[in-house]
Amino acid sequence: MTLPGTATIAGSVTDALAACGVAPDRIGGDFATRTPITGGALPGATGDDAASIDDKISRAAAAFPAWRDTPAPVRGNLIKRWGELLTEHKADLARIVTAEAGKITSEALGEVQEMIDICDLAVGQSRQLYGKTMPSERPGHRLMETWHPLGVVGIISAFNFPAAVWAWNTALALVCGNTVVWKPSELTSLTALAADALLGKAVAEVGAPADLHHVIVSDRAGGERLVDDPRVALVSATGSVRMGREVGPRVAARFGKLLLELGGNNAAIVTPSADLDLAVRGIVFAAAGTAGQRCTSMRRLIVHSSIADELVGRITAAYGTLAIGDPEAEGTLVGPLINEKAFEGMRRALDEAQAQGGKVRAGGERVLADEAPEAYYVEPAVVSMPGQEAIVTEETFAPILYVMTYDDIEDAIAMNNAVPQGLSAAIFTGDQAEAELFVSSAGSDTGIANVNIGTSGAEIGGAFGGEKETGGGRESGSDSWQSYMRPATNTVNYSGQLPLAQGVEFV
Ligand code: UN1
Repeated sequence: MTLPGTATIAGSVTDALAACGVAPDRIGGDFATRTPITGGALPGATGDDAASIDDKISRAAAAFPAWRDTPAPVRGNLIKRWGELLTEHKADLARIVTAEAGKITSEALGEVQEMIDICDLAVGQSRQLYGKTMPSERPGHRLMETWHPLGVVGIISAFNFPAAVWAWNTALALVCGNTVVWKPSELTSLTALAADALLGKAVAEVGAPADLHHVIVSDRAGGERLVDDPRVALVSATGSVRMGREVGPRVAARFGKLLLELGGNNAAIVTPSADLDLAVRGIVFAAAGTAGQRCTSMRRLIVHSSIADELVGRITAAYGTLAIGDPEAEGTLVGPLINEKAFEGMRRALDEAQAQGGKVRAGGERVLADEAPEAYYVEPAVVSMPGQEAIVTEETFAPILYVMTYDDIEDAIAMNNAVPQGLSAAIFTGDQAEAELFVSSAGSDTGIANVNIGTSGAEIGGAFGGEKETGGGRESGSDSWQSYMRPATNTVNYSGQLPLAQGVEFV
């Protein structure tokens, strides 16, 4: 497969940035950006320094009272317009996502669709910021709960979903009446500028306060400022467990609120009654799709010993047909790894797996290295393991699927749960009792537990996140909006008397 030249990619990125309305002064700076498609340089971005970061947080804090006091359904109008602009510029934004994150076009378009979907959800949510009322134990009293905005929400996001994860957080944070400061991955600054510019257009068109959103182009120092700034009421951070370990205690030390969505080490159990055609498709998308660079990517397969050979044979055959290369080319299913570090991580994991008794059954080799020595394309790997060895319990952000066998469903569930991470899991089975057990409290300990679909590709309607080292936060649908607000309990006394609760007598 021939790869496009860096100049061609940079040209189409420049056009797409202009179409999204990125201000010319934000491009051409010395904050380096590159494309994993060739490893070559894209137009630089204009970086932020300590003073400009401080200024952005100050402005977002100053914009908060006016936005807080704007009725929630009116705040929803902003998100409605933003969703329309995302629909209009879907292809432009997807092109930048592909150029900067290396996602195949279909997945890049899917990422923008996910942004549009959360906008739809958030618009509806703007009329449903429900609080409960409870019966008071005292006559002539009303007990109720009201939900209020927090202030500035700081968002830290990763390269692999360079725009959608920000949108999940931002759409809800804004309808909930907060203002937002975003620190995207330094690997995807251009996507961030384009995504933020579209929000900026919507803000200007509906007449919302201009300072209610800001994006910081910076390395980790920018993220640290956001984390440590007491004006940032909530830090929502998506990324590695290592990052979460640093962010968590720092935010907790100043009693800020936290929403963490960290690593996954997602498994699928395949039982003897599973529809194997369906299972293979679900497994290959989840394990090889996005070149294994989703936090929901499938990294472990726990298969019943009676069907292990057949299933692994079918998966390796399917892997042999995966087109690897230019993510924008028709038919490509696996684009590049993000950078050399990711490739080294994959190589190290494969070495360790073999040292721990693993056998590579498919893939694992680098391809297209002659054509693009600074880009890192790999064949997704399938590795049989004797058991759940140390390397299998780590999240390696690359397409490696470790295969283990089981004989007893209880053991399979125990293996599913025997890793430090707890994001997503799946069972492929035709047996209803097994499926129910898997999704029960005695089943998978993950935040997402699926039946007869893979571990990745969640819809935005459900809450997204997981337990243990995944950090415990929930973003996106269901009641996740509550993370962006503070509840207040109100007791209203209209009795003209002052009875005390719990029967206490006083004056
Ligand atoms: C991530 O990888 O950080 O469920 C987010 C999925 C996507 C989101 C992934 N909807 O795979």
